[in-house]
Parts: sequence; structure tokens; C-alpha cells
Amino acid sequence: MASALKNLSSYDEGQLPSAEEFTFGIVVADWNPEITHALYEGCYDTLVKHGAKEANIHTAQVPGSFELPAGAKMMIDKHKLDAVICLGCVIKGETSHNEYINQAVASGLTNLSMVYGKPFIFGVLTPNTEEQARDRAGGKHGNKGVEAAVTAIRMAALKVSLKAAQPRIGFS
Ligand code: DLZ
Repeated sequence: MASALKNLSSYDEGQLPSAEEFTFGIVVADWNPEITHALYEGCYDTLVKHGAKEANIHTAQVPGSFELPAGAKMMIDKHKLDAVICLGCVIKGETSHNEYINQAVASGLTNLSMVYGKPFIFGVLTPNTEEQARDRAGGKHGNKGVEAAVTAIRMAALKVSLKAAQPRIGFS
């Protein structure tokens, strides 16, 4: 298996841009809370570690992962944010509910990214078992909340760098 004994959340800290100037929203699903709250800790700590000011990190909780896109929209409509990070955990059960929820969240966040022109990060675990979830929420495969924070910082910085690189057109 590709993920065997691998920390999937490792990254090169020195290469990550500073998050000092950015403002973030974190939306956390309360379903499977022992997992999602561990993702939140990893996410929050990573933003702060890379310079984000605690006053510039806004948090909201939603009942389940299905509500993440709606919560993310409410969040960006209320605060001026550079990125919104959505954290959840949808564990596969006896029915195919997980597929409907995962699809809805993925397409909902993609739509928000396109409409707002800002990153809405998919920090949702989609494991087959609770053990796989724990492994990815501070266990042997790292913490997907860390990954989500790193992705948010990179995407917020990308937007700034693309703006700065705008070529001047016209005559002067
Ligand atoms: C209903 C449901 C189920 C069965 N499983 C999960 C899950 O594993 N993870 C999760 O985040 N949410 C689950 N939910 C709740 C839905 O996301 C949603 O909150 C409800 O269907 C109400 O819209």
C-alpha cells in the first residue's frame, strides 16, 4: 500500500511562505469529533507556527461534513479571508452515504473556489475505518489538518504572487 508507514503530512517548512499577512477561516464538522477536533488542532497550530496571527484565524463548527460548504460560504461572507479550510471525517459505513457526502463537499468547495476566486481547502478524511481516520489525525500517517493548513498558506501566497507579477500593458 502506498501509505504504509509513511507520514503523508510531512512538508519542507523552509519552503513555505509566511502566513503573517493572511486571514483564515476554519470550518470544522462535529461528526466524528475526536478525529475532526484533532485535525483542527493540527491545522490551527500549523497556521500559527507559520506566522498567522491568532486574531486572524476565524473558526466555525457545523454539524456534519455535508454542511461544510454552507458553513464556508457563511464564513467568507462574514469575514475578509484569504483562504477557508474545511475539516471533516466521513467514515465509510454499510450504506453509500459517504459517497454522497464526499461528492457534495468536494463539488461544493470547488464551486466556492471558482465563484470567490479564493482557496477553499478540502481537509476531509474519507477513510474506510476509524483506525485509518486516527492514523491520519495525528497518528502514524500524520495529520491531514496540517496538510490543509499548508495548502491554504501556499494558495493564499500564490494569489499574492500572481497579483504582483501582473505585467504592465499599454504605452507609457
Ligand atoms: C448522516 C451522516 C453520516 C451517516 N455519517 C457522517 C460521517 O461519517 N461524517 C460526517 O461528517 N457526517 C456524517 N453524517 C452527517 C452529514 O454530514 C449531515 O450532517 C447530515 O446528513 C445532515 O445534513
